[in-house]
Amino acid sequence: MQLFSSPASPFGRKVKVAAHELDLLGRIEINNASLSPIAPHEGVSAANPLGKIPCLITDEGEPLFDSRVIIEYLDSLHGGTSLFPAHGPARWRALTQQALGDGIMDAAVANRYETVLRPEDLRWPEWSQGLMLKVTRGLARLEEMADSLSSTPDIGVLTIACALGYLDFRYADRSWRSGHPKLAAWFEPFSQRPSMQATVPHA
Ligand SMILES: N[C@@H](CCC(=O)N[C@@H](CS)C(=O)NCC(=O)O)C(=O)O
Repeated sequence: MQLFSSPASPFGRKVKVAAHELDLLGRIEINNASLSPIAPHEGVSAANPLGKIPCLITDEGEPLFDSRVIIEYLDSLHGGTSLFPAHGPARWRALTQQALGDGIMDAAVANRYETVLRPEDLRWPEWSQGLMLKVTRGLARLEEMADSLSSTPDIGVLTIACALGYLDFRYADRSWRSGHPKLAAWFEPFSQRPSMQATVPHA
């Protein structure tokens, strides 16, 4: 399998962490693609018309996107413990946690484009503030639920961990740990997992 990703992408990291936890990383060749909405990557756009990473090409040559679909696919290849609780409240909790982590990453990535890519004279501070308010509210909700966050990886907590890792990478100046002590205490050991250590984002 081939994975279009980049070392900076939090969604790409999510897939890599999942693949690592499922013991499938060795079956995936990583193809680092540098791209943005204004600088698409030809190979990625050919596989994913949305021009986004991560995109997985299966051994059968089928392109799969986005991170949610790719991880469900990888999970289906794995015979052992699933990253997706099978049913009941645990399943809906994990999927909602995934949605919250994805949403924080969406807002943080969009704001990065807004503040780094967009020409300075075209920037709109209120738009940027609106995006970061989603991150602020997301962190507040995570702090409220921190006591119930699992210390073993499932689709929910691994997504949240990637979102927090992205804030460390791109928004270190915002010091998300201050004001979120329980979340920080949960993240500390989780971030030491080999899957997280092997995928620390970089430019
Ligand atoms: N919902 C997607 C989001 C993927 C995404 O936003 N990827 C960013 C990089 S982190 C991207 O490819 N941006 C390029 C673009 O938007 O054109 C997923 O879960 O995979």
